[in-house]
Amino acid sequence: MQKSANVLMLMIAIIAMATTAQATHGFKNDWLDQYPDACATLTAQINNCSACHGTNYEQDFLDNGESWAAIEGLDSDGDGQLNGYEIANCTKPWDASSLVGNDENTWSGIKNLWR
Ligand SMILES: [Ca+2]
Ligand SMILES: [Ca+2]
Repeated sequence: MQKSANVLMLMIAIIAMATTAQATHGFKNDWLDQYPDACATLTAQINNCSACHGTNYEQDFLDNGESWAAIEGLDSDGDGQLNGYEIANCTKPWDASSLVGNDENTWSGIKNLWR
C-alpha cells in the first residue's frame, strides 16, 4: 500500500513539473513572438527562464491578462523606465540595476554589437 502511495505521489509530482515547464515555455515563446527584434542580450535572458521568473515583471504579466504588450507601459522593476522602453533599448525590465543610461549597460550594449 505504501509503495502504491509513493508511486502515486511521484506521478503527481511529474505531472506538476511538466505543467509548470509547459507554462514557462509558453510565456517565453510569447515574449519572443512579441519582441522578435529584441537584442541578443535580452533574448538570451528570456531563454534562461530564471532571468525574469519570480520578478515583478512576470507578476505584472500574470496580472494583466498574460499579455506582454499590455505591460509595456508599466515600470515593473521600479527603475523609472517603462518596460517597452527598456526592451527597445536592450535593458532588462525585470532588473532595476539594468536601465538606459547606466554606464555598465552601455558598455555591455557596445560589447554585444561586436559579438
Ligand atoms: Ca523599468
Ligand atoms: Ca530595468
